[in-house]
Amino acid sequence: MLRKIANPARLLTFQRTMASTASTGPLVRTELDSQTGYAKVTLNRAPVNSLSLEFMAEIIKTVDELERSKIRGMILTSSSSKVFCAGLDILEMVNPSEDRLRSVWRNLQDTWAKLYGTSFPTVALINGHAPAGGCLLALTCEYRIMCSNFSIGLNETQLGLAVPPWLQKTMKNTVGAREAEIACIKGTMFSSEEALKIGLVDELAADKGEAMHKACNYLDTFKNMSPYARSATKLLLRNKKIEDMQRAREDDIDRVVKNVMNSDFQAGLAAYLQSLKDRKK
Ligand code: CO8
Repeated sequence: MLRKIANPARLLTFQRTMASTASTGPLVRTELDSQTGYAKVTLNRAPVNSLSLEFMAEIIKTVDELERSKIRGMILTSSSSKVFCAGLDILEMVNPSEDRLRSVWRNLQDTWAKLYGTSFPTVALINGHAPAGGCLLALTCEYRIMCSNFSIGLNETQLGLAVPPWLQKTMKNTVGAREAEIACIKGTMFSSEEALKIGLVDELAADKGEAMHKACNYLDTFKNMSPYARSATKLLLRNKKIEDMQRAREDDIDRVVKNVMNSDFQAGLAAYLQSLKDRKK
């Protein structure tokens, strides 16, 4: 019998007073199980959780709030049954103003840094496709559980975008240098089963319920451990990478601006958007 994350009676739900999508409520939903201290954070920007400037700001605020609440663990998931997160909102890259693009990329860097450097344990419950920035969100977590029959990967080069060094490193740390090099250059999207094989995800689950059970099992492994020793070790492992990103962030932003404002990139992006629409027909 699978254990649910929480008995509804002991669930505290933060309904943040944030911008919301027209039909589906808050952009980020947080439910805290007061008994375990685990928070379920649900990405809720219909239809595909694409990362707009405002959405990333909400994710960052949510993590700040959870740090203050001294939670014992976080499970990051999606309200969609098909898409964990479709990556950066492509519309943010269509003929953007330079100022906005700089802010978008800065927020993407901050979102990565915030999630990568949490003091509490984190699990990505990948219950849908996770291309590009969706894979980035999953990679920031300590542990990844993916439902079957979806895809995940850093497909940026397929769109004409270079994968930034800090994200390449996160991929390398997860799957090893050789797999990461090939995957980043090719922009490979892996099936759930392939992702398990190369270590991009840690476990597969038949459905979200089973994945939730496995996520809680991972968090339970820290139940009797000193939170201090755990988080200090994690941060000693990860802080240097965050500092490296921060030191080079302006160069990274300049490179992205040059990449995205280029007319060839814009033409390729228009074709990519069209291909997404054609795929639907
Ligand atoms: N941004 C904005 N809108 C999107 C995005 C997106 N990333 N992805 C999909 N949509 C839109 C679609 O155009 C569609 O719109 P409409 O209904 O108006 O036609 C709607 O969302 C639903 O999409 P689908 O019908 O395609 O939904 P499916 O469930 O069939 O498929 C997928 C979902 C698999 C997610 C599919 O939509 C897809 O492949 N999308 C493209 C994903 C992608 O390539 N993202 C890359 C973004 S770039 C990025 O993240 C770079 C930053 C990452 C880190 C740094 C590295 C450089």
